[in-house]
Amino acid sequence: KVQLTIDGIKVEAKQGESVLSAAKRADIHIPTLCYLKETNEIGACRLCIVDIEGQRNLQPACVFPVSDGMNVKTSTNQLRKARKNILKLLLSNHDRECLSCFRNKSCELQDLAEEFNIDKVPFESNRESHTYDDNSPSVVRDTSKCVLCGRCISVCRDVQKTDVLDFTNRGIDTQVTPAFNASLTETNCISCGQCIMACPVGALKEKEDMQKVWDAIEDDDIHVVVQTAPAIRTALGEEFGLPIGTRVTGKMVTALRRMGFSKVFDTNFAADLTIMEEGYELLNRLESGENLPLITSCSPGWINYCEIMAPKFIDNLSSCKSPHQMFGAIVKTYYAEKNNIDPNKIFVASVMPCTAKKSEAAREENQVNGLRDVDAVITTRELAKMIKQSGIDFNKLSDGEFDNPLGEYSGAAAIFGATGGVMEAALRTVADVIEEKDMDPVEYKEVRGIKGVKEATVNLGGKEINIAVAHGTKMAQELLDKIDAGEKQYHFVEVMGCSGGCVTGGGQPHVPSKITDIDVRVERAKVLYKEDTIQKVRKSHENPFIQKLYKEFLEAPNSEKAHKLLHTHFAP
Ligand code: HC1
Ligand code: SF4
Repeated sequence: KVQLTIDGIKVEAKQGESVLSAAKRADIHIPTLCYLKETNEIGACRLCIVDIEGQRNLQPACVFPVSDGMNVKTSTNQLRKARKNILKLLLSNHDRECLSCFRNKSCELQDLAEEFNIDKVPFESNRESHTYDDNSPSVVRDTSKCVLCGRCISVCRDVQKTDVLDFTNRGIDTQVTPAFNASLTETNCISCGQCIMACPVGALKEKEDMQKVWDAIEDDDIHVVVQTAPAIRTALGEEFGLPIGTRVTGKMVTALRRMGFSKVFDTNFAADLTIMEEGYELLNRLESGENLPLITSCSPGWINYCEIMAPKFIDNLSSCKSPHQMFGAIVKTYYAEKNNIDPNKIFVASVMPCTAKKSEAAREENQVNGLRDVDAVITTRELAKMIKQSGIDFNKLSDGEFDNPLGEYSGAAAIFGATGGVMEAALRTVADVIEEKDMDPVEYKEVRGIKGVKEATVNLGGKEINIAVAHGTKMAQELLDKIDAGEKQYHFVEVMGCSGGCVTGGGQPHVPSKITDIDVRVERAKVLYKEDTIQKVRKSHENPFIQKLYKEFLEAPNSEKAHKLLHTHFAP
């Protein structure tokens, strides 16, 4: 333990801890911009400079370690002036169209400018060229807004291991770009959108698809069906000022209905369907011993990674489409038939916490009878904007209920959005099938939580089944390396492309980097685990509407018809 004084307050800290971290614990706020906890701790922007007694120069608090007896000042005239100058320089090289910027009011640079009372920017930009790249179906890059903090570079390299972005050129010409300033479509970009989440300003965003959805709603000839991913309900409220970890399922449904969608359905229904298809696929592979471990295929960021960076494992992937794609295929066949609607006149909109879902929906394989399963994907942030554009006072809405039957789901489906959720949901069903009885308890706590790789062995029908869960593609790669080297043998593996799973996907509300005292992945996941416990049915195969769908239409899990509609293939 180390004792130090920060702004006259006695603070106890751990050996090796940074001054910034020690100050935070004492509720002393030091401004930061390039700092992203445990990801980008490089002291580059120098906004967090502090005055440490005995040090000749001002030191960046995010990288300077505490020591016993240290005396730190974080707010003096000299520091305020220095920070103000740094901000003015940053602003002078930044496109200042704040009013029309999509990050207006969620921009960390704007917040700092306000905090430091910057009313004029005295310098003009001397940066000459900028890049606007909107070729990717998922991510748009605009370097005119980039502040060179490096947060996106660190996430892409160190958390996702995709290494697409870097600093290029020198001095005043420095930019953050892919090598040779290529378009993202010419790189290994997996469309995960984690760089968007890391960006403090408006230099990175999703490719917007709101207008497509508005146009469909406005067209009286079109039957517009919306589905919401499991992870939307745990985060949408943040866009309306509600605390992180607020469950807004009912308000979300009411808002969607008010916006004019013909039917408000739930991807959760299709998550149950996925468990049926993937669960039986696992049972088949366990029997044949082929292509083990079976690896989940619902996260398109992970699928992109596997195809580009780990093609060796393509045969291990489940052939299941992801739930929202399955949902689209069922709407345009079963639902269309049952309700006597021409599938050509149906528009399926998916609300997803994920930017890679946009590229997934555009894949040619994800079609049925020449029609796309899903016609447009909007992110949680885009949905929030559309709700605001509709003049809806979200926080005053009463709770609505999803439409039937494609809005009914089990607790197993509800947890899909958290890392480990798909694995747990699958085990609930597979255990019952193998054991031929209603197994209790239904919870598999070993696969919950935010540890990078989680492992367990479960005994099913007298057989030991080794399972593993990885989230974030870097952790997935580490797991694959161990499998490849023969160090580990698994039967079933869940991979989600983003750290934390879908709850922290690239399309979710931005969380200011200064919030470091809670783990957003944990808080948002809690909502889904709660949603699970309040469902009457907690296992996918017990969802009565899933049972009905098989009886009336799909015949049996992995039937020929199920394969045609609900399965796909992957290629390097
Ligand atoms: Fe996900 Fe999935 S859980 S991939 O994370 O399998 O995006 O939420 O919708 O499709 O159900 C995302 C979330 C989502 C699919 C499901
Ligand atoms: Fe890197 Fe993902 Fe951003 Fe692509 S979307 S640049 S892979 S962080």
